[in-house]
Amino acid sequence: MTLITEIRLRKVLDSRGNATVEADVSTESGGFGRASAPSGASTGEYEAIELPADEAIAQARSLAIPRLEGQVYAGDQRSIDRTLREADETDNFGEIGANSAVAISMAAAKAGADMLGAPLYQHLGGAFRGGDYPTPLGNAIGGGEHATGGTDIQEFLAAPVGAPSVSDAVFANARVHQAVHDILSDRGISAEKSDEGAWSPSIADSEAFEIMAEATETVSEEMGFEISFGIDAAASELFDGGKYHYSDTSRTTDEQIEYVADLVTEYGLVYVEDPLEENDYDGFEALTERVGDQTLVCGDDLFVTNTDRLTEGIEQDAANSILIKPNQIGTLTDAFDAVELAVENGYAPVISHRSGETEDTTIAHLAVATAAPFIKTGAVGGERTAKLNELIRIETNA
Ligand code: 2PG
Ligand code: MG
Repeated sequence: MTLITEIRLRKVLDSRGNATVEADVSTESGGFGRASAPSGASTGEYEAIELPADEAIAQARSLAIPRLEGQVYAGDQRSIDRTLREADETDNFGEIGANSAVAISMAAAKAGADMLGAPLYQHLGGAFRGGDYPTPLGNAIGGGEHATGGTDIQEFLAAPVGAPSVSDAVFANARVHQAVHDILSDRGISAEKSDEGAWSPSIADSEAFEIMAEATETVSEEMGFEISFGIDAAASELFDGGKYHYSDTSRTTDEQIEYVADLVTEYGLVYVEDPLEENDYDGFEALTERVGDQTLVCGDDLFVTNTDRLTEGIEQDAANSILIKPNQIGTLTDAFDAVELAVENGYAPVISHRSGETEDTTIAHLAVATAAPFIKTGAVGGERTAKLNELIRIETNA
């Protein structure tokens, strides 16, 4: 085993032009890993804490790095991540920042892989993953916290479930993204792009559903395999403590459940993320009971990649899927534990990017290593294609 000898932190740009933390980890034997933290906009109330980049860097330098350099083995991810937790002493990385923690955790994993001369997904357990690759969910229309003036529902996601390969799926999502633009142009509707590169026209959600249905059908015929779609409602952002507020109406919890259940049936949605707000385990349970056999009901803000919150969900049959975002919990070990608990209990893990991203490709490897059925990482845009193209590379090199 080789010791970590040096950890360097710096401030770099993310895709929104904000500062984020990048970590370089070097090992005794010349291994090297670099990773950077993403950043959310529709963040869950129970997520680990992201500190301003300068503060996170200063805190990690004084509290965490002295415990890691020369003391922890680069191949021993659990002890690296345990050391980060011990250095922080809070449950939510409030001292060193989940942004510093996750950048160091992921960079250390890459250094561990480099030392072995193995691709990251293999170092992370890929030898036992079986032959399947994750299906990318491609954000084609969006709004919510990711775009001003867009749809109320945050993300409309193409899901090329019949694609014979990752590469076919990636290109299918990009085609759906183009087809959406063609339909919008035909209708004389202009659109800017959301933070994740989705089109964000000022249209009603009902029109976005129609457009997604048409675009996915057209591209499905063109490419010769099934392309469905799904949504991330990011419902916590619509909820004011009493009702869910849309541009044209408001819905009680019961009405929201009814509305989403009807959408699942009408459009054959294969994926529904955060259909209810982040504290409503009962609402999630009621919806899962109704449509859980037809679609994935996925908890993002509900579970925040946290095994305690997932345990509650499992006990209550609140969902059948969990979104996994390493920066939501702070380390790769925690993210892995959440995936393991999910899989043991029949929950589908969906590995995810954040709306603020960098060129970092760790989540592509994480999705392959854990044999996750889906990965959510956009459809177009450099920080999104970084992950999508990495998936294609992994598939074609494996
Ligand atoms: C989400 C994410 C990613 P954000 O809600 O799932 O799409 O958005 O990173 O803004 O939380
Ligand atoms: Mg979400």
